[in-house]
Amino acid sequence: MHEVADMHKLTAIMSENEHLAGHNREYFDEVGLWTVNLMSAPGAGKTRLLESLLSAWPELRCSVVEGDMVGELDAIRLRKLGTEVFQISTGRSCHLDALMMGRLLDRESFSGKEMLFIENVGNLVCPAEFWLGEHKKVVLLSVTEGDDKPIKYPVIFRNCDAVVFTKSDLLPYVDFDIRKATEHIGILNPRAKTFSVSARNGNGIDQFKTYLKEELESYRSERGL
Ligand SMILES: Nc1nc2c(ncn2[C@@H]2O[C@H](COP(=O)(O)OP(=O)(O)O)[C@@H](O)[C@H]2O)c(=O)[nH]1
Ligand SMILES: [Mg+2]
Repeated sequence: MHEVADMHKLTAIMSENEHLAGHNREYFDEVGLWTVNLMSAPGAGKTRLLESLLSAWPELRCSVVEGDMVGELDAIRLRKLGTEVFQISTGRSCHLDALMMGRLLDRESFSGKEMLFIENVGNLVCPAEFWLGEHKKVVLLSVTEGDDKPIKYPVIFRNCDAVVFTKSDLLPYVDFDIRKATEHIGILNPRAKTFSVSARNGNGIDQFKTYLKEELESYRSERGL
């Protein structure tokens, strides 16, 4: 009985989130802000990838939303690059949700910006279930985590647009088979693009940047921007 009540509660929460995320999406499209949600387990390299990417892409007019349970450590790192960063502290919640994002959109302005990165809270499960209104979802999987993670956490890999294998400089030291991981992702989600990068030596950063650049350009040209 309790289980049925819990299921109803969960369904109501999810549909409320979808509704609010739809409003966020309307806002993003109104102001022409192409938005990418970065998700991964804690420590997979989201902030470090942003640091490398934004350093390699100085002409990009972007802001970043940092989602963390506590503190502003990542925001401080990115502000050092001169990037505008908005912090959302989620407290006990292991993911960002559309209400948190909507409240931020109500109070902040993104004028002059063409792109928004959202660094979600480090977690391979919950962020997958909560659309924030973003246009693309990118999942990072570091080579230190094991190539079986797409099988063990299928939801996040099934619902994303791209997967970035991070820390490729560590491949000689770990048993991570990129071919095997790519194959598993392909079975779950044939349309997902895959990239392999190292923020430490810069390998692959250009390819990932080119992917985002082309997607951004096609969003902007579709909207006549
Ligand atoms: N060797 C190596 N370490 C990395 C790389 N990217 C991130 N790291 C390290 O992994 C740790 C977690 O990175 P961080 O970007 O904070 O992960 P986040 O929690 O996903 O934002 C830090 O110590 C980074 O310096 C990489 O490409 N190569
Ligand atoms: Mg981080």
